Amino acid sequence: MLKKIATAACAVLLGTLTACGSSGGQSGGSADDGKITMGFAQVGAESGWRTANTKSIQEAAAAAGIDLKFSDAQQKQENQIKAIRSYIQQKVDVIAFSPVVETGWDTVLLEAKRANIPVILTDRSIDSDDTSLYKTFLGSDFVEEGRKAGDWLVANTQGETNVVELQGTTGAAPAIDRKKGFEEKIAARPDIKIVATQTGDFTRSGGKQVMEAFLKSTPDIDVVYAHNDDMGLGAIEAIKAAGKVPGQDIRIITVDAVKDGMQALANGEINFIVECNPLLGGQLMDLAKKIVAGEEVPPRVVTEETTFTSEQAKAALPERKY
Ligand code: GZL
Repeated sequence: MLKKIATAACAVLLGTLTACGSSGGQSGGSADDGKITMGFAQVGAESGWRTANTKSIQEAAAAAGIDLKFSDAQQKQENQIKAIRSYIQQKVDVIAFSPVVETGWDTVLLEAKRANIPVILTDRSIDSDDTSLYKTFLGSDFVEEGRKAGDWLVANTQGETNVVELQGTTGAAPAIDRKKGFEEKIAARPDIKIVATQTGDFTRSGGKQVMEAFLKSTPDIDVVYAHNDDMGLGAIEAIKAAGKVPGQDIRIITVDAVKDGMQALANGEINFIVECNPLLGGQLMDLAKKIVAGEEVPPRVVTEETTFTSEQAKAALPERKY
């Protein structure tokens, strides 16, 4: 009798091991039901754009039947690196993240590569010579966004124009590239000058604090160029506190086109917004499924986006998703 029980127990144990081993063929931790597991390391929750981006990713994962492990790095690179390492240890099928800054990723991405876990860059890219460290980049062309902002100012200002610039997070791709594109366009007009520039870290409070300092230190400010709506909204608070009229005494150009920014644009407190689309979730999940299935994907997938004047914002607001 004991022999029969022992034999049965071995059979059960062998079956269990075999079942566990059956998903071993994949790089990651796919459950036996074949469900893909994605580890996503998000930048943080610093802006309305980020909130919309997170919502899009979480909703798209649920809709795609992808098991999402999600972390918020509170805008700290070391937290994103820790999250990526934890996903590697958990043997997820695919890792996706929005690098808070452009540099310092090669070591951890090499660890993911050695663990045979594909990586997708979303929203922000990295500055690395080794493009084998990630499968694709899904996001905006930030230089083009800066160009659109610069083009609008060149077409909508005459004579001496003093610009103060609220930069995004130091070292972040959108901050570097939005500055680059804007400066490329205003170079055609020597009478348009950036007279002060400083990071507001993409936050409303950061934009307000820096604008307060600019208003004290920099005479004759004509235009604010803010790398995102949230810093522009902070600048509006500072401009009003200084007894000036935002959108009139000091005109404001921002990037993102989140609802609060679009409302300020419709109200005439912001003058022009360049859209940066945060709704990347659906495309991300499609790319993840293709990559896990071993299919080829393009090395770069640039999102569609536009620009808004005040009148266009009034028309778009009722249907605005974020
Ligand atoms: C841009 C994104 C930026 C947004 C900011 O794709 O990385 O980060 O423009 C956000 O609002 O904080």
